[in-house]
Amino acid sequence: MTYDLYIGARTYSSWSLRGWLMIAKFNLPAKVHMVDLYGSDMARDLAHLAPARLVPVLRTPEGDAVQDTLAIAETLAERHPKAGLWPADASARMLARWLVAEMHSGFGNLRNDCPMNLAHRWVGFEPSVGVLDDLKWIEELWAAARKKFGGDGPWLFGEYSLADVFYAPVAARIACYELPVSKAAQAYVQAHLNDPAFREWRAEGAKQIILPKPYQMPLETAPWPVAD
Ligand SMILES: N[C@@H](CCC(=O)N[C@@H](CS)C(=O)NCC(=O)O)C(=O)O
Repeated sequence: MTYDLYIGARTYSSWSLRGWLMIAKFNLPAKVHMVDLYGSDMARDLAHLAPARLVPVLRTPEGDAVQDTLAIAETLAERHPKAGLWPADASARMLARWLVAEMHSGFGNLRNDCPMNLAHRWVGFEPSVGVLDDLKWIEELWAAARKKFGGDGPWLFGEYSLADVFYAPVAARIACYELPVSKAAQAYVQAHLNDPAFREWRAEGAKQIILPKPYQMPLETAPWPVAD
């Protein structure tokens, strides 16, 4: 029983990272297929999964395709109830769903101004008021989860869950753009950067050369904070 997961460029595709973490962090079997996100072949690569148009897309072992990270997350959680994608506790699960939904539909300033880029850090990025506002709320949501359910573990709900999957690219943005966050939030960011699955994803991405480089900024670069 193996899934097929269709993803875009690992260095830049934040939704693909989420789709892959849902599989990798919960030990679900999947064959990964690269889609030509920045070339002209994306439509061709996804044609057999119509009406899917964006990545990630998951194809079940039965051959059904589902697109959109939220739909993929719920599909996997339903099909693998013992894998622990959502927290076991009902009230933790409710908050986790809120955090995931909020990420899926919001934080537009952060997403627009700070596209995910796992290649390096940008030095001297000046966050807009909108980005700072998004960060403030994200920190409040993280703190609420950690305070009530985080325990001693590094993750939002103690054990790694879908909530961490959805905020992994936010952690990457905070690291890449050196965004100002509290010590507690910085520790959570660091947990993602050190996570073996996240590091594997980033290392695989570094092997793929994409030209011209997407999402360039008129800023100096510095090395990624965690060594390869
Ligand atoms: N709501 C979708 C967003 C997916 C998405 O925007 N994927 C981007 C890559 S990160 C994409 O496929 N972009 C190609 C395009 O817009 O043509 C999800 O949750 O999966």
